[in-house]
Amino acid sequence: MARFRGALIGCGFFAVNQMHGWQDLAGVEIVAICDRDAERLAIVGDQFSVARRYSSAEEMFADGGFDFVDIATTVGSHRALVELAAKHRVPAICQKPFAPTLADAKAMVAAAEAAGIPLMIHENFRWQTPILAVKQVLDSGAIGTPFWGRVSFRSGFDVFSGQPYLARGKRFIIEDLGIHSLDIARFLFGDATSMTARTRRINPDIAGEDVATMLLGHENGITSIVDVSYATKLPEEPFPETFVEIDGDKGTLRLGKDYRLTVHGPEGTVESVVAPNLLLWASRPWHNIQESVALIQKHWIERLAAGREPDTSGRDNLKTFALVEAAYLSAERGGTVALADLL
Ligand code: NAD
Ligand code: 89Y
Repeated sequence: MARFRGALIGCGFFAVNQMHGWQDLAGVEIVAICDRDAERLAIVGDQFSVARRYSSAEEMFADGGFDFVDIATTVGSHRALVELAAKHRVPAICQKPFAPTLADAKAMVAAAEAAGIPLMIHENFRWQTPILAVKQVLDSGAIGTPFWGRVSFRSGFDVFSGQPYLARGKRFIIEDLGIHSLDIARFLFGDATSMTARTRRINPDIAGEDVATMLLGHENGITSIVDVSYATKLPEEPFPETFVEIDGDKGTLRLGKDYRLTVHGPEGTVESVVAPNLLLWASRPWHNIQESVALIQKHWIERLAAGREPDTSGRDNLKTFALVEAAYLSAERGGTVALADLL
């Protein structure tokens, strides 16, 4: 029998990656799945041979028999489902974006803490192989102490065909994709204290913003720029690559197209390719994201087994989510927002 039995709620577009990730992890079995949509429930249930299938999360929790729940629904249902997990004292993973508002996210963290359950936000981009490689270089001291950074994601990829809800929300790129880039900025440069943002909508067929430029001040004095766009038509489409630039007092680091990493320091210049692995079930160009799903799930199981808080716990992710809220506030008001006013 598997050491960790899981249940998954939400069998949509992205959950298939999560099911593959769980299937590959030794000692883990997804024993129950849930979706309101009977067709999605049947597709995922059949593909991954899961016998216990539910249209209601309440019924699934009432039947129990699992050690954690993986919530892969869209944002509107996150709070109710995390609170349900807390009520049943079941450790929970919740997909990003954490919640519709920061107040909801804070309530979810409070519910998990009151129930004594671990809560991890599925914030997987910091688990991408190229981003882990960047972090390793920073930690090695090869470029000295960083004083400036940029996390950049600019693409013209059609994300709306696979995720049509992204075209309908009043909020789009910061909440959906920028949230990952902001988390990467926190991962690499430390927590932020201030946010100044500008947004634009270029695509006339969507409701929300598809371009955002954000300036962050970090606690340790680093200044960073996080810029994201789904309106950028390049000769070679880079989706879903994140580019990173960092200047330190002893050198520089550049992560560019096709996962090329250039590190320049006192000893000279080193160029390498830090491409993600193409897992057996993965497909290009998504393989970078898909591998990070497998890696964050491994991290969850390791921390669950050790009884330790995961790196992207609900508590931690409040600081990433506050940056999202701060960016929308700043863009709306035209000024700088202090993170201390939100957290
Ligand atoms: P989707 O709409 O394709 O799938 C969501 C599924 O959840 C649907 O099948 C829906 O019927 C079901 N559902 C919704 N509420 C439910 C409820 N209360 N009970 C049972 N089932 C319910 O959405 P998606 O594109 O798979 O996205 C899901 C989440 O994953 C989103 O929050 C999205 O932002 C996130 N996502 C994350 C990444 C990443 O890299 N981390 C990538 C893509 C999407
Ligand atoms: O939903 C988004 C995410 O989290 O990663 C990429 C994406 O699928 C589209 O922007």
